[in-house]
Amino acid sequence: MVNCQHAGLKAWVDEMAALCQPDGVIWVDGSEAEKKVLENRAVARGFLIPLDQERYPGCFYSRSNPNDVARTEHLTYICAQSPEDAGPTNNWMSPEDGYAKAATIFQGSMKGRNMYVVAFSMGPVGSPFSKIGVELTDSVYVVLNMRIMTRVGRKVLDRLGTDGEFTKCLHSKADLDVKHRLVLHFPQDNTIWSVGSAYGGNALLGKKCLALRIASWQARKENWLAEHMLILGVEHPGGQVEYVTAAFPSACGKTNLAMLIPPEGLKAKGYRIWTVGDDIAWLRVGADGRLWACNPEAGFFGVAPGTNSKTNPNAMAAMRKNTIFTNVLLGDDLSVWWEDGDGAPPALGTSWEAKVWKPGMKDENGKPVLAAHPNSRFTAPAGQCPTISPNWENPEGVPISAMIFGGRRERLAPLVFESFDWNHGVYVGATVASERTAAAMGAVGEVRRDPMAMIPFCGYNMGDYFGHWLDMGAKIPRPPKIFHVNWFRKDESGKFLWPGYGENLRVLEWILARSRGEGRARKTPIGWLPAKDALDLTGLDLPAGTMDKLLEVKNDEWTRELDGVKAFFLQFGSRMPQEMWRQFESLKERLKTAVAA
Ligand code: OXD
Ligand code: MN
Repeated sequence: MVNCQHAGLKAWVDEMAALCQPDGVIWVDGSEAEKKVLENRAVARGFLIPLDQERYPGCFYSRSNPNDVARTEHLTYICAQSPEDAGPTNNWMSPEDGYAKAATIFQGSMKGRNMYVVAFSMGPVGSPFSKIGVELTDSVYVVLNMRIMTRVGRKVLDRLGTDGEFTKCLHSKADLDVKHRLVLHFPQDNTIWSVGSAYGGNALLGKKCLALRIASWQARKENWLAEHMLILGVEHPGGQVEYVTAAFPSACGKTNLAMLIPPEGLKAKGYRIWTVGDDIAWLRVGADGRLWACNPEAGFFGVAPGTNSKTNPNAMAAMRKNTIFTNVLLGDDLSVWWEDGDGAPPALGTSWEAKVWKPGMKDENGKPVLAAHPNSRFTAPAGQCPTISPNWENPEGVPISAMIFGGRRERLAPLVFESFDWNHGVYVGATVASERTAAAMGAVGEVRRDPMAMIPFCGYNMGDYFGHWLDMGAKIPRPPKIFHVNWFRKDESGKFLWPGYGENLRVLEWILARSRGEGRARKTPIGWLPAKDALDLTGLDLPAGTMDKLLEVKNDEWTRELDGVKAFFLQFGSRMPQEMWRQFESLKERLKTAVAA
């Protein structure tokens, strides 16, 4: 029995139970015994299927409603007092309308089901970085995923004490009808209401909803940063470890980069990578004047297709046990499989769409029938990753030497460049654009502006967000340097120019050298690029001329890019800091001078 001492929490649970009318209310204690009970219940109701326990100990299969496979950004709202506080890149609804509209869906939505009370900590329990939330949910799948992705239960309630602050997170899958789906954030009330979806990004409310949208709002007030960034440590041959953060839009390889395996040439020199986090970083100024980062999550909610023993052996090892697989292929032998995964597919299975699936199946247009949804996922405990950093749960976080932004661009952006200073780095982050992936509903491939990879996740006006980044620069006595990378540049025939994956360490190495004031660079209008031969390419055999193409800056293309940047910036009107326009004008001038020369 969980004994809650927090009167405010108890009153809120009673109020929400009166609205949603569950059959019972169950307080989650986080114990192993409870986990077994929940798993058995989910299996009995058909929400989870145990995999072959010899091959996949502690692992389960789950299949979602086919209309519920990704974040639904068009149904995601910031319910701030005024539309200006949400800004032009967010959907806005007034708090009154938000509560009223969602309440009609929540009304009686948990009848026939239990309401679980999941107290969770984002960040190690008790760390100065951490924030507590309580999610009420009628989904056992959500509870089991939250147990992997966050720290839950009695220890968190103890920490909350009798009157601690927490984010009120209400979730019901209701009837899983997209017409009854809303993901609402009430930053002024520290509240999240999500209904009609069980997809991770919509329903595991600690992740995108709390750790990014609500946290970004809080971070601005409290002088810290909540960012869509991986955190990794690079161990140098001498044993010294330096940490970087990197922000990329969803499904652009953050998990792979966070778990990178050094290529042979660099491994032989003694390089090693340590994973701290693969999706979210909370950053605060430390007593030493540096920026320190903490991963608020406790697990990985990674994209399965494309993950295999070549692209990410560490992720494959992390998901070997105690993992929930969602919307991949379920083999008849109780195995899992996905496109571009490991090994041959099972001879017979059931696809993510719950249809019989055999290797080589084609649809009526002759196209391969997908076994797994392109956004199918694995939820795995972070501690199971072979490269997990000894500091991943350090309550003080890790000190950051460099911050990296990047997008998926076939053209324009070179492999890597360094900004001139913090403010220019903020401009570089603010002008990131990327081709859309399957992590959200919408046309895959379309280029969209995704500043700091935060466009779907910033919980307030992004003009103010850029202002906050600029202000933070003045508050960090020893700020990290800011870089931009692009692993996805292609040649004229559409082939990727850079091999990516482990080879990306070569770029990280240059980035860290520059951060230490070393590393050779040449100045261009967009920033500092590696000088010729400044990247360590030991053991990498690229065709002649490839590095030149990868490091090419076409001033006319960059000048054309300014039109898109300008249109994007103009949306923010007077909320756009003047400094961002000053950066824009300086870049325009530098490009003009370069073209004239
Ligand atoms: C994620 C996402 O799941 O960004 O991390 O969509
Ligand atoms: Mn993400």
